[in-house]
Amino acid sequence: MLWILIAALACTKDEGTDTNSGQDSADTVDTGVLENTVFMTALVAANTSGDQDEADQFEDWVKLSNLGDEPADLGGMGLSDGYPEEQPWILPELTLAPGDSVRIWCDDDESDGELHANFKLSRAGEVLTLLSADGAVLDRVSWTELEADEVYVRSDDGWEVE
Ligand SMILES: [Ca+2]
Ligand SMILES: [Ca+2]
Repeated sequence: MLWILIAALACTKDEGTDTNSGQDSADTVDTGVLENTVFMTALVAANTSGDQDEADQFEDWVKLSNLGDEPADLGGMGLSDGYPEEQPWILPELTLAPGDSVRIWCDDDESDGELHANFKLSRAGEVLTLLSADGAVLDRVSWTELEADEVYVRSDDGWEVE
């Protein structure tokens, strides 16, 4: 009797494993959604003596990085400092190789170049959201207070002042 029970359990377990792996692959095919690999990885909300933009101005910035293994197309993605994120600034056509980053200046100086968003960051706290071309939230970061020239960076444990 015991052997029958063990055999039955083993059989059930095997079937369960097979069923699960089948569902997993089916889910992947069904959704057809490519996993996002582009994230915000650093920002400065009160730049007073750091890097300067093309107009020789100390400006706020956020760095976007492709943390995946494949090239990522950023064109059409949105960045917003509003919450909820209405009327995001739209990124220009741009492809990031795996491991590469791009700096977006947050200076409300769109005439300075195509990588200049139409908003600034607030050192007193803000919510910054990265959106896909169809408006889905890809990444979000918030802070409550940053000192002058502090670089807020993404780490394995969350965001922290560098
Ligand atoms: Ca500027
Ligand atoms: Ca702002």
